[in-house]
Amino acid sequence: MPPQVRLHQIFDWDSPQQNARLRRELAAGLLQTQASIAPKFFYDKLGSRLFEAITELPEYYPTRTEAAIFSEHLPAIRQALGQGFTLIDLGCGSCGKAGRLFHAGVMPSRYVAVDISVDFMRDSLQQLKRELPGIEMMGVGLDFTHELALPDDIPSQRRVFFYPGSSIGNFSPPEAARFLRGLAEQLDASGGLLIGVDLIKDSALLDAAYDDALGVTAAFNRNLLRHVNARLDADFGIGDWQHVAFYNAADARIEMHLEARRPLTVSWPETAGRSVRRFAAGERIHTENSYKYSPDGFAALLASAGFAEIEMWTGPRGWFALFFARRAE
Ligand code: AVJ
Repeated sequence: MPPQVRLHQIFDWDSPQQNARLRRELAAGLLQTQASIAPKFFYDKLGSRLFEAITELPEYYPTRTEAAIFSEHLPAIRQALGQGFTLIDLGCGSCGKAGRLFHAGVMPSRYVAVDISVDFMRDSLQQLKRELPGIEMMGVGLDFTHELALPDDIPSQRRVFFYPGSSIGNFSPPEAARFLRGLAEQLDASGGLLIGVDLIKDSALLDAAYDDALGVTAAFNRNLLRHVNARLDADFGIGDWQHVAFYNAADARIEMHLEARRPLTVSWPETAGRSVRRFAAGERIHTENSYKYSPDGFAALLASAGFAEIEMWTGPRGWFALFFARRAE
């Protein structure tokens, strides 16, 4: 018998309404003068797997640096979180980070796994429940970058939002402040936010982390077009597009783009006829920003978003930071 894990599918890639909304969003992004596709479209099932592979690359330091900070500062983290809390894991993916925390003894009484890719999450969550039957577990399929509407049966007391991996970097700083404020508003005084943030560092390290020798990040970026072809019935030729990633120091962010190798035309069906977008050779589609922060800069962002009692842990090289903060009174 499969273990008891409740699944709420608030967001469903394939519900007709959401599919229509996503198609509109994709079409609008592609028709802008500077074409763009939102990073959430990376995470179809293959994209989620490719991201898991990225986290194992030698050049991609964030995941293992964050894991090292967790193991080194476990007692302090355990103390900050206390006991009897509900861990709400935003973008849980394979639930691996939460699982490692639980096995290391930082254990909530309830675990709420939230991800846009619910199919990818389901099996991992059931496996985790098998390993740790004492924790109440729930899966929520939700596009929390759109709105953080959690199911009513999640108690509002003692919530701890868990947002590791520097996923916050996908938001621009003003968007991040708005998003974090939304989290603060869903916390009570005994809860908090545990968040991982990638730090500003030498640009050669950053460039390599997003343009690895094996080409996994390139595959992850280009897989976006497969997903868009499926979702929008578009006709992107995957081989026509090249992965471009670089650190933009002026804006403190990694930018990822897909660059047309030659003049290209992409089209997709509309209510009447087809929409067409032409690209010149070398023209780019902007697919991701990954903002980097200084420790003080991120603490200030947290404070501006309504957080206080901010604690921070970093590794020996200062490459990555883990913050815990409570809602300001
Ligand atoms: C999942 C947004 C944290 O920005 O490092 C990794 C995504 N993109 N390699 C990041 C990503 C290319 C990742 N985040």
